[in-house]
Amino acid sequence: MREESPSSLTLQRDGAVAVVTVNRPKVLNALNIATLDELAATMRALQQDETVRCVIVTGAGEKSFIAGADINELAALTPTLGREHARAGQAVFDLVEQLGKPVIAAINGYALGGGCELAMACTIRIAADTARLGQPEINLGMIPGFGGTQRLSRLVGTGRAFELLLTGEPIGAAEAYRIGLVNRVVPASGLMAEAHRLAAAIAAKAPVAVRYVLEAVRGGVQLPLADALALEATLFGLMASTADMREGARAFLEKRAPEFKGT
Ligand code: CO8
Repeated sequence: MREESPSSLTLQRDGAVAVVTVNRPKVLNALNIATLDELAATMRALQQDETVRCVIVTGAGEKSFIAGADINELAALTPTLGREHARAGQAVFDLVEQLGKPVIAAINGYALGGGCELAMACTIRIAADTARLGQPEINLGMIPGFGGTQRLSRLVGTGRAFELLLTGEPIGAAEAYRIGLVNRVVPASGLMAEAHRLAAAIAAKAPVAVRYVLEAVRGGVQLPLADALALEATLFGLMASTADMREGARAFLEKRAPEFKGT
C-alpha cells in the first residue's frame, strides 16, 4: 500500500482501490474551502488514473465521517461569497457523483450537513452502527448548500427529506438504513474491511460495464423513461464492441471465471 499525504486529506492505494480520508479530526473532519479544493484535485487525479477502479471515501478517527462544512468559514460569508461557496462545493460533489468510477462512502461516525451531502453524492453508502447522519443546517439558521435539499429528497423521498431538513435532527445508522439513506450497516470495527471487500468485488468486474452502469443510472434518472431506455440500449450496444463482453459470455459457457481486461 502506497501513501501520499496532502495536508487535510490522505490518499492510500490498495491495488485497484483508492482510499481518500478527510483528515481534520480536531474539527471532526469539517470541510473548509482548502479541503474541498484538495478533494477536487484528488478526485480529478483518481478519475484520470486508469489503474483505479473504485474509490472509498471516509473520515479520520473513530468519531466522525465529516461533521459538515466548516462553520468558521460559513459565519463570515457575504451573499455573493455564499453563493460562490455553495456552487464550488456543489461542483466538487458533482465530480464525485460523475467520477465514472464507483465511490463508496464508509461512514465511520457523524455525517452531518456537508458530510451527509458528500455521502449522498457517493455511489454506495456503508455506515458503521455508530454513525449519525443528518442535515442540521436549519439549527444554524441556514439551508444545505452542497446539494442536500436535492439529493436527500431523491434518495429517501420528499416526506422523509422534509422531516430531516426541517427538524435538523440526526438519525442513527439503523434508521438511515430503514429509510434507504445508507445501503448497509456494519459493526464499526468492521467498517473498512467491509468497504474494501465491496470495493474489491466491484473492481474485479468488467470496467466498461461498471462505467456504463453508472452512466445509465445517473443519466437515466434525469430523463423521461423512453429516453432513458434508449440511453440504456445505446450503452448496451457499445458494450457489444468490448472484448470483455465476449469474454464474460464465453467464460460462462466454458464454466470458468472470466478474465476482464478493460477493453
Ligand atoms: N465546523 C467547524 N468546526 C466543527 C464542526 C463544523 N461543522 N463540527 C465540529 N466542529 C469542531 C467543534 O467546534 C469542536 O472544536 P473545539 O474543540 O475547538 O471546541 C470540535 O470540532 C469537536 O466538536 P464538539 O466538541 O462539538 O464535539 P461533540 O462530540 O460535543 O459534538 C457534534 C459533535 C454533534 C458533531 C457537534 O460538533 C456538531 O453539532 N457539529 C456541527 C454539525 C453541523 O451543524 N454541521 C453542519 C454544518 S453547516 C453545513 O454543512 C452546510 C453545508 C453547505 C454549505 C453551503 C456553502 C455556503
